[in-house]
Formats: sequence, structure tokens, C-alpha cells
Amino acid sequence: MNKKNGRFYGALTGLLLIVSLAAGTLAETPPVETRRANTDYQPAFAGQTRAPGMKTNETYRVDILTQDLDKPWALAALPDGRLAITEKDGTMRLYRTDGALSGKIVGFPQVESGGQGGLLDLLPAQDFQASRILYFSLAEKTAEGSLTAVGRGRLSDDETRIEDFRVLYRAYPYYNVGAHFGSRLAWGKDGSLFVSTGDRQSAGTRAMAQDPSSGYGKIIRLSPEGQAETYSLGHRNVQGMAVHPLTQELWASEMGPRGGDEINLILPGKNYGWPVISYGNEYSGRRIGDGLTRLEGMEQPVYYWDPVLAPSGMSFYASEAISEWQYDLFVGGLAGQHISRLKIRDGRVIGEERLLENENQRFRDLAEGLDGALYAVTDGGRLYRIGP
Ligand SMILES: [Ca+2]
Repeated sequence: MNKKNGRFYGALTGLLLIVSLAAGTLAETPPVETRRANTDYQPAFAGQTRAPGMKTNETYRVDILTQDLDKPWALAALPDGRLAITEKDGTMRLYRTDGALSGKIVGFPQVESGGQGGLLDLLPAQDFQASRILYFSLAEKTAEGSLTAVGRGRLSDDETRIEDFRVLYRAYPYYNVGAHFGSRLAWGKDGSLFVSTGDRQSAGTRAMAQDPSSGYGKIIRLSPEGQAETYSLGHRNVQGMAVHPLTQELWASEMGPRGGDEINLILPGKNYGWPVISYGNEYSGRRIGDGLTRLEGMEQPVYYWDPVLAPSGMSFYASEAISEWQYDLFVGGLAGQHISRLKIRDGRVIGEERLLENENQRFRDLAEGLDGALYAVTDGGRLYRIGP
């Protein structure tokens, strides 16, 4: 398909690409996944998994900006173009566009940094330029155990500390397992703040994803006034969320068990099925529950992977700088060790490409910069720029 379209370079390339995609031309190309699935489950609709493969035609470059980050978990662009980056053990760094990486910024509460815990996501306040306030998610550590918490604090004028850190929300109850904290943050269109949580992985906590009164396995909406409400339920471990730049829809990635990683379009009040329905199996190979993949009243994933990508942070690409990427979803893969680029039309994935497949890096989070580039951090401490 890509070769066929090669002659259409110029102003019409983007339009023609969209037309050819709408016409289903991609269906001729094999999916990027060639391995055997872990399960014999069948998708609910065509393209729900193993969408047609695609490949970027436009030129882009990949740069490693630094390898000196210490277990980074999240990054976000500040209004002045700098990148703010959290580090799992409880510090933040600033990366200046001239290449300078700040020292470790402190001032956070004690975090449970073992396992999957730590200082996790960050999100600048919408009035950051004036207020210097940032929102954070973290695995709060107490004598009773840990939980996913959301707080906010102000970046000090000398940029060495976060001041006046205050916890705004706790995904109760406390529990003594360092896994499945979820923790991605996103702004809703009305100024509400979304935070994702996880089921805390244990057999004894898993079912709490279906209990609206528990903080586990949810996407929570915090109103601008600070009221917390369950926005969606039935999630296993949501480590990626992104708002579509045009439609303002909330999308989420979710870690499945063995198979069954998901991309979901998040709608208020909906039940996303875990642990009742899943396209994955237990790590032991046994089926999850009754081995169901669909049930009335539970949402189907827009897309799923088997074998898994282990999807973490993700971002839509809003810039026109690489026109064929505009509005595509880019998902960082941990176990998959690549970035998955998904082309979405009318709520369906119509193409998938693997980027940075040969870097041997676990891609933890992605964000779009102000310069039309995507930035990504990896568990190995790297910051990548992928762009024009
Ligand atoms: Ca699901």
C-alpha cells in the first residue's frame, strides 16, 4: 500500500492516504504481529486485533537526548517547551530544549517505590505558567500498606523543590502489594482531572474492579471542585490515558494478563469488563473466570494485543509536522519494547506500525512536545525525541 501511494507525494498525500485508508487498502497488508497468540479467543469484530500493518512514508529522525534519567515514569511538556519528568524513586527532573538536564527536584511525600510503585505520573496545571502548579500520581506508602494517590504542589521559584504538596485523592483501601497502581493522569475538557487506578493484582483484590465503591480498577474523575467520582469501572491496570486533540474523547491503554492488553474509548458510567471478560488468560495458562470475552453490559476493547505489548503511557499526535501521523495514537510498550502507532478511524483501529523496535528499551511514557516531536522515556533511563 505504501509503495503504491509513493507517487502521490505533495500537498495531496495526506488526503489521498486518508481516502485510501477509508477504502480499506490497508487490509491488503499483513499485521505487524506474526507470533502465535496465547489464547484461541476470536475478536468481536474485524480489526479488533492484528490490524493491517502500515509504515511511515515521511522522513522523521530519532535522537537519544539523554541516558541519565533514573527510572523515569512520566513526562509532560511545560508551556515554555521544557519537559518535566518524574523518576520512580520520588524525584522530578526538567529537561531544557538546549539539552541541559536539571538536578533532582525533591519535596514529595514518601512513596512506595518497590515493584510497580513510586512517584508516577505528572501533569502541569492548565494555568501552570501563572501558578507553577503540577499534579502528580504516586504510590503512597503508609504503615497500613500502599495505594494510588493524586496530589499537587508548586514548583519553587529556584526550581529545586515542589512546595506545599497536598494529597487530593486516595484510591482506597490501603493494601500491601506493590503492583497494579494504574496512575495515569489526564485533563478532561471541563477542567476535570482523570486518574486511572489498577486492581492491585492479587486474587483477593481483583474483583474490586467491579465494585463501584472501591478505588481499585477504575478511572476516577476529580471535578474542578475536587469531588471524586467513579467515571468507569472494570479495569485491570490502566497505565496509559490520552485525550484526542479534536474530539476530546478519553482513551486508555490497559495491561491485560497473558494476552488481552487493551485500548479502550472511555465513556462515563461504562463497565470495561475486568475480571469478568478478557481476551487474555492467567499467567498459568488457565482461563480468567469463565473464559468469557463478551457479555451484555460490558464494553468491548477497541483493540487488543495477544501476545501482549504491555502498554504504558500513550499520546495522540496533534501536530501537522509529520502529516501522516496527525491524530494517530502512539502507545509505549514495556514487554513489547517498541512504540505502537495506531491509526484510528470511526472508533476502529485501521492500521498498526511498530516504531523503535530495535532499541531494546521498555517505553514507559510518551508526550508530544511543542515542536511537533514525540518524546519518550524508557525504564533504562533514556529520553528519546522522535520527530521532524
Ligand atoms: Ca476490558
